[in-house]
Amino acid sequence: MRYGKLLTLLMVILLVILDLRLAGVGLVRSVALPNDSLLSSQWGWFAVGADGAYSIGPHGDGVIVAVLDTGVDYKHPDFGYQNLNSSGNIWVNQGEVGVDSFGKNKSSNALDDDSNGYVDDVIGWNFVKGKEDVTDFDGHGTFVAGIVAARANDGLGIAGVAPDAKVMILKVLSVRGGIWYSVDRAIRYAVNNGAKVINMSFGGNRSIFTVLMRRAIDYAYANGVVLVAASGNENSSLPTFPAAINKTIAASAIDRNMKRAEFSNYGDYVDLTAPGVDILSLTPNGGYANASGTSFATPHVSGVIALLLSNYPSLTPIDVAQTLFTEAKDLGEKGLDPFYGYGLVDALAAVSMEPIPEFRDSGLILVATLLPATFLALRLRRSSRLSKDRHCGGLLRCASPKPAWNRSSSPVKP
Ligand SMILES: [Ca+2]
Ligand SMILES: [Ca+2]
Ligand SMILES: [Ca+2]
Ligand SMILES: [Ca+2]
Repeated sequence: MRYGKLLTLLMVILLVILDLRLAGVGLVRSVALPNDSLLSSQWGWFAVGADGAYSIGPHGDGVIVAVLDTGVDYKHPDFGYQNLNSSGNIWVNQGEVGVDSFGKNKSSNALDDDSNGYVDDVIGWNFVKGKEDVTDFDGHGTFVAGIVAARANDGLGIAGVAPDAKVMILKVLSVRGGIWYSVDRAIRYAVNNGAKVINMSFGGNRSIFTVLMRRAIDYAYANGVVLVAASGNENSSLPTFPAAINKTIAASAIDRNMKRAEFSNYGDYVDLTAPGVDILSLTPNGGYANASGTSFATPHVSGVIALLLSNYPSLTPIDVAQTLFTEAKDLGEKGLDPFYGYGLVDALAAVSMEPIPEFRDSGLILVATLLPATFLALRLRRSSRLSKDRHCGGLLRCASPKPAWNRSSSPVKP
């Protein structure tokens, strides 16, 4: 009898311990953060609610984000790339890997094995030079890509907003900038090869190029690909393109006090805002640094979209936009405003809320005319903060000669 009571008591104690342990596990899980060594310095990651989104998941699985930029250092350890078969968060064109009928590697056989119009385009394409090499000589693109999809919970460096998304590397800018023709081709490549989000951290002023850009953007939009672009860094109300095109989601930048960055452009075309001052991300050759610009606000938005599409792959661009707009955290004056748009983009909402598929196209009027060749020479300008420091004047704007972090910020070691 006493033995039986003792046994019961022991079982109760055991159950209480087990229950506490389970509760403890639950508690830990509800605040679980990835173990990346520089995470605590990523104020922007926390500001968009990526911590909450991370603990709930998904993490961008199955979503390809095309980064149209200066290329990407795909071998940066924080992307987890080992080789073409184990490529971490770098997108690989499966039609250009493996062995061809002559026993040669498809990735380097000088053949367009998947007949997509590009030879050996195994991890993307360089539209500046018309070749497969997407080396980032500048650092801007690597920085942008890291904000979207640096690997999380690898004990290393930073966590991306969508740390399981894949980056498609489409180089459209050299260190001196680029031309709209490259952007047009790159948008079409992204759509035709499976990207669901296109990040464009660059821009130019209102000019006739918009005809070309509208056609490329229409193509992406019609095929269900979401476009995101930077508002630009001139503290100006003049619209920046492609951000100001209706079918593109335009991002302005805020600082860690939730105030508009002093350089951030504004206007009716701004849809959302995101962190863009003192942002920590990746630099080529395995480095990390802080930098500022609407360029770096934009990939926060792209990352959140990747999270949303990971949950709801069939959402149209208009559904995505309306969901993000509705769930954004309002800043500044009440409601939609020219500085913050609908407010700060919210990753937690993107993974935990039902999408809102009720917003419909308001009937954008498109101008479809032939593109005069002279438009093709119009320069693009990277939308990093320091681009405003150099005075080029006139219609053709120049790119900043050095990446922002080389001048204005101190590199950080992991
Ligand atoms: Ca190909
Ligand atoms: Ca090939
Ligand atoms: Ca990491
Ligand atoms: Ca507002």
